[in-house]
Amino acid sequence: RRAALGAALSATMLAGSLGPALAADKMTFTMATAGSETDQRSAALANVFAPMVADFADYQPGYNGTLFAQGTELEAISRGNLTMSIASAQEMAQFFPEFSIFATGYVHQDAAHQVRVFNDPLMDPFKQKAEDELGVKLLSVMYLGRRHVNLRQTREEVDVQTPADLAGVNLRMPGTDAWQFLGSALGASPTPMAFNEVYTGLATGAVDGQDNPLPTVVDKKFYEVTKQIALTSHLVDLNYIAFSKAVWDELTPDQQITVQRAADAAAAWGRLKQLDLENNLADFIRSQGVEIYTPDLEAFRTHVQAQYAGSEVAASWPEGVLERINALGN
Ligand code: KDO
Repeated sequence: RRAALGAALSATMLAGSLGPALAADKMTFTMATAGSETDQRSAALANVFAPMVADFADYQPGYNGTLFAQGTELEAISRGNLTMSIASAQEMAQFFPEFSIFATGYVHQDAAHQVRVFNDPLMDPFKQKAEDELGVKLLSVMYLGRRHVNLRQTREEVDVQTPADLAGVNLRMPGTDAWQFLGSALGASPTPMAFNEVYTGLATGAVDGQDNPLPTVVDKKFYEVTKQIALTSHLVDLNYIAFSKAVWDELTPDQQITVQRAADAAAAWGRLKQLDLENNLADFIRSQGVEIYTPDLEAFRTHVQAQYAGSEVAASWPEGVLERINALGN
């Protein structure tokens, strides 16, 4: 690639114009996400990441699962068909089960805790394995937010105070084992469904509810087809900016630094935006006729943690990592 750039440079120098040849030689960074264009993580990559890498790369995003279906992005990166994605720990856990520790209910405490965990040496073996065995570099951690239980039923029909109240509730969860386990741990009957089908699933009653942070409830207009949100905060959810290791290796050292900085800057920008939305959307959602209330959080935390303790999921966690994550908490 560098040889090609050199040849292009000397050709344009002869021609006396540098710009067009450099532009022609730009790389393309394709990005796939199930999220919408207005999702703050998408906006962060478009508004912050893309301009920072624009000297050498064209950023080409595909939203709403149109480029690759939700859950297939990491494999696409690994096979060389995609440059980057907004990846979940649950998706990483499909390749490396130990990543389920970052997808476990009531482990991360808040956005700052996520950042401390991601930057701590405890993450190094996780990152290394993803790079070596999947060809995926995890550049930075993005904040999605506190996931809550959002149901079609009115509170008169289902009052969610403890996990027992979710018995028989057909709760849509994203489609991987780690998500389904979390749905069961909450006391519900989880149903896998792709993100872009959730609105219709709720509208038709194919599912009773879904779980996502408040900004997602607004972004996808789930408030139009649901009646209540129990603020379970069962998962302080994160995503990784996942980047092709093969493309990374084609970059010059300076470009690598720029890509890393751009990813960190986008993650920081998106985190602030998402936190701001998360803290300010409850009134709007209420005004749309959705009741929002706090259940017995201690009952949820205790029940969920008990489901993981001694489970097959927890058996995949490397010795001592949960304690190290907890030690980085408040
Ligand atoms: C979802 O499918 O509910 C979820 O919130 C799961 C997340 O891991 C993340 O992939 C997200 O969807 C998409 O980015 C769309 O917001």
